Amino acid sequence: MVENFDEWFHDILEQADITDSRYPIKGMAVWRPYGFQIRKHSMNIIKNLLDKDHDEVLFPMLVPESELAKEGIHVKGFEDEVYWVTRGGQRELNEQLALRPTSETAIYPMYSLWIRTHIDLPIKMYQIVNTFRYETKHTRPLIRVREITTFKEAHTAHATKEESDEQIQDFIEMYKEFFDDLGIPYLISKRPEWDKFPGSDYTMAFDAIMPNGKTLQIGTIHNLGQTFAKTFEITFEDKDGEHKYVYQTCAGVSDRVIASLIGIHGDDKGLRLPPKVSPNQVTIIPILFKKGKEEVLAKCAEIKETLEANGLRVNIDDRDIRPGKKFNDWELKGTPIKLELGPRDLENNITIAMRRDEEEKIEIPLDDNLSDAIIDLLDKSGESLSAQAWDFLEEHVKFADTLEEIPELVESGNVVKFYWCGDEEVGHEIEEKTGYDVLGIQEEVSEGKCIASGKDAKYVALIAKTY
Ligand code: PR8
Repeated sequence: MVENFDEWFHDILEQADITDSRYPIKGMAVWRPYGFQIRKHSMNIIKNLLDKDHDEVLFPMLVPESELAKEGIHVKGFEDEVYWVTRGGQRELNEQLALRPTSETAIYPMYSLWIRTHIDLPIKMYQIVNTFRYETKHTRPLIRVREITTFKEAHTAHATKEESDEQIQDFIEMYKEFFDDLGIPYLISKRPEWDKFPGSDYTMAFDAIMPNGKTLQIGTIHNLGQTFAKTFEITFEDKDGEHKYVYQTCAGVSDRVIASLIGIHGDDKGLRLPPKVSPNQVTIIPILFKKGKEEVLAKCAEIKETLEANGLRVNIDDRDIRPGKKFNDWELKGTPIKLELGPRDLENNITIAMRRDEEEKIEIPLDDNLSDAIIDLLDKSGESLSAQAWDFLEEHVKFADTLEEIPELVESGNVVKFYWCGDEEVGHEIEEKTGYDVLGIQEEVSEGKCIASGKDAKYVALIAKTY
C-alpha cells in the first residue's frame, strides 16, 4: 500500500463506495451513500466546534466580477482558477459572474454594510458550501478537486490586530480538536511568504503526512490584516469616536480532511474508520444455520436495539452470503467493531467482538454490561488508530544538517526539518536545489546555522514532497 498509495487510494474510493469519479467532468465526483455518511459525521464535528462562537450563514455562489476584481493581490492569486458564468439562457450577461473559488469577495462587501460601530465587533461567521477552482495541477478525488463540496470557511472581523492574532490561535486550537477527534496527526507551520493565501498578512497551515511520505495541506488559517477591510471599506466607529478599519481573519478545511482520514488510517484490507465518523460503529454478523436461525436473528435485533438505545450506530448484515465474505466486506469498509453471533454463542450467552484496528477476538457476555463493554472497545479502537497514526508521523519527521541529506530523506518517505535563516531568496534556492517545497516555519530558534546560506538560523523549517 505504501509503495502504491495513489493507486490504493483511487481503488478504495470505488470499492468502499466513497465517491464515484466517473462523473463526466474532470475534477468533480459524486459522493456515494457510504462516503456521504462519513462526510456528514465529520462535518458535524467541525460544525459543532464552529457553532460554539460563530454564526452560520449562507452566501450566494455567484460573485460579480467587479467585486472579485477589487482586491488586486487576491484576484491575481485566483485568476487562473475561476469558472465564469457569462450567459443567462441565450443572453450575454452585462457583467460576468464568478463561481466562488472562496468567499472573501462575496462576504466582505456585506460586512461593510453590517459593521458600524465597535459594538458590532467581533463578527464571526462561517458557512459550509461548495466552491469551484479550475485547478491546473493534476486533479485527484478529494485531494485536488475542481468542485470542493464541503468547504467549511470561517470569516472573522475584529477591532484590533491583537484580537485578530488571538483569533488565529483560537482557530489553531479548534482545528487541533477537530483533527484529534478524527485521529489525524498534523504538522503546524507558518507558510513562507511566497506560499501564503493571496491577500493575507500570514498563513498558518496544518499538513498531514500521507503513507507515501507526501504531505497534504488539510487546513489553513489566514490573518488578512486590514487589506480586505481597505478594499471593501469595512470600517467601524471606535470607542474614541474615530473611524477605523477592521482586522480580519479567515480559515478553511475541505474534502481533503476525508482524504487524509482514509489515507492515514487505511491498510491493505481497506478502510479503518475512527468510531466518531464511521457510518456504522458496530456491524453485527449473524452466523446462520438452518437450525436456530430465527433465534439468532432475534438476538441480533435485540443487541442492535440495546446498543442503539445507548447512542451507537449499528447495522446487521443479514445478507444471504457466506459469513467470510461479510467479514471481508466490513473490513474493507472499516467498521470499527464487528460482532459475530452464532447458535453456539447464543447458547453460551456471548458474542465475539473483533476490532478493526487489531486481529484479536474478544468474548463479550450478553448481559447488562454489553453496551458499556462495546463503548469501551470503541474508545480503545479510536485511541489506538490515533496513536498508530501519531507514531507514523513522528517516525517520519527527520532532521537534516546539510542540503545534500534532504533528497534521500524525502525519497524514503520523510518530511525534513532544517535550520533556515529566513531569507526569501535562500528559501527559493533550497526549493530549487532539492526540488521539494518548503512547507513553512515550525519554530523560531536562536542557535544553529542556515542549511543553505550558513548564516545564523532564525527558524526550524520543514521541507517535503507535497500533494
Ligand atoms: C481559503 N478562504 O480559501 P485556502 N481541492 C481540495 N481541497 C482544497 C483545494 C482543492 N482544489 N484547494 C484548497 N483546498 C480561505 C480560508 C476561506 C477559507 C483546501 O483558504 O485556499 C486546503 O486544505 O487555503 C486548504 O487548506 C483549504 O481548502 C482552504 O483553502
